[in-house]
Amino acid sequence: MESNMFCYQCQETAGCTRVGVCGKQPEVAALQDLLVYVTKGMSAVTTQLRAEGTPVDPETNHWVTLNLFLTITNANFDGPALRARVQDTLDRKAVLLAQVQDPSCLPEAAHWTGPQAVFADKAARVGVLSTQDEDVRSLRELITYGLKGLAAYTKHANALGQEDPDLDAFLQRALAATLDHRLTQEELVALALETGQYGVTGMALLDRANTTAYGHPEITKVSLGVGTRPGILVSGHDLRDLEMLLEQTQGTGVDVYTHSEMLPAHAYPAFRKYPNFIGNYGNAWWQQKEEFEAFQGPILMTTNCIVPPKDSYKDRLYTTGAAGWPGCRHIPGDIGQEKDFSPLIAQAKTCPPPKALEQGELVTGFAHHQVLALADQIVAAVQRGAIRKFVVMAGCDGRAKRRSYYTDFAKALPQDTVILTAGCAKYKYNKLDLGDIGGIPRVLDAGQCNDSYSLALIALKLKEVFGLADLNDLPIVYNIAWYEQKAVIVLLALLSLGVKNIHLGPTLPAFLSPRVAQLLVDTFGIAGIGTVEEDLARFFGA
Ligand code: SF4
Ligand code: SF3
Repeated sequence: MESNMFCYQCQETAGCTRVGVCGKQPEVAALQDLLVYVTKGMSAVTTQLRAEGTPVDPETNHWVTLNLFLTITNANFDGPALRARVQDTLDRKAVLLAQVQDPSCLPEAAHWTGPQAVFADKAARVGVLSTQDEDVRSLRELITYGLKGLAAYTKHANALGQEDPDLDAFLQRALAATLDHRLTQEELVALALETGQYGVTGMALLDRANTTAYGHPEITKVSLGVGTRPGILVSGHDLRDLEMLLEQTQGTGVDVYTHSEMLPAHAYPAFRKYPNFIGNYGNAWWQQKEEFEAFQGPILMTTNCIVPPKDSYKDRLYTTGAAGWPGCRHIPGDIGQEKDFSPLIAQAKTCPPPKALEQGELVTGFAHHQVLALADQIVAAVQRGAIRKFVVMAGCDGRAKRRSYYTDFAKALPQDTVILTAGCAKYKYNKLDLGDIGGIPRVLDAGQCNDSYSLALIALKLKEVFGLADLNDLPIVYNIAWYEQKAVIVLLALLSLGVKNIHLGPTLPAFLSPRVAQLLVDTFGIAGIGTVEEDLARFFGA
């Protein structure tokens, strides 16, 4: 069969070769491959500049992180925008390259440039399969995907004024290293773990950015119903975009609802003060076709995950930041700039209110500060045997039927277990009535996927309280669902913290070659999932 493209970066496929299961067309796949390549070349230049003592400005760092973010699964499908970005990256790289004192040591990607007419030809020669050795390819892609996740989190932190130049320097050094043919497999494995260490740093930076700007999340009940006024639905992960939208909708008669990964925003004190911040609408990203149609008003995608829109709501779908869909209106605005959401507000005023999908409410807001405030209660429940185990079920949701495993698993868990969650994976069980243990809910939602950092902090605190030498001696099991590259950086971060025996599903990443997968099994005890019954027996005994 003829191959038009090759991408295997997400959970949904073992390799898309004709068109992406996500809707990515071959032309867009090629431009993303080329964008990754030229961004690696630019990173080799900036890494050399730093080595020569020439500082790299924050704008260049932001440029690199946004480039990677543009290539994350379900973020940007806009071919013309991606082509322009490749061109602009080449132009910027040329300026930086001219400052390098010794360019002879730089890889081909750092020197390459060419007119747009040759982009497709070049892309075909620099994609994933251009690395011949499958183990080296696997390690390079593991690192690259982890860096994409790290770049996304860094971009959100930067949007709130938090910078970490060391983190940017690492990100660019690691990107450049994936071009280095001299690196051994051992060195690439070490780099993957170092990427995980910086994953912890990046998530900590974003946590600091979010809590400094908006306060610490608090236990919050979020309405699932709808009001009587027109609304705007906000999806994705960017809290700064949400803040600007909330500010601009005050006094307009337009309500704001969260969707998917925006749900945890309701727990931040700074957002709770807005009277038109109504509630959460719908579920995880993959159900958006039906939900966006029913919403009836404008929808703002601040990041991934976009599903190819139906014509019925395409003229109500807006993108901003790294998100893009051809033909949908894009709200511009760089880091530090005020975005103008007036087109959405004007359109919302012409729309009917959302159709109700469900009633009731959800509870969120169990990030580290809130959970540690309840630490005495939680520790006492563990000590008297009321809580036997915590089950970390963070990560992503997705449309694969096999993911019903996570609903069944949550339902079948023993009553003396508590689920710790973060990310859109939670939608598989956060509307079940799983009850509480002495007032502690059995599902503790720490927030977005990046708030998996909270789960790590909670584990470290419990280790300290129980006086344990090893994180793995805690009564915690890890049964994580993954889908896209943000989950890759979360996984690498957990590995770098020494967490062992993580179960990853619904399938192991296709980009792990058999030998690299075996290495992760042998070193970290990584495993897939089985049936609910098998896994309950494995985690809790027969
Ligand atoms: Fe296929 Fe996933 Fe790549 Fe989309 S992101 S093209 S579904 S592997
Ligand atoms: Fe979900 Fe896309 Fe990964 Fe932030 S919104 S977790 S899949």
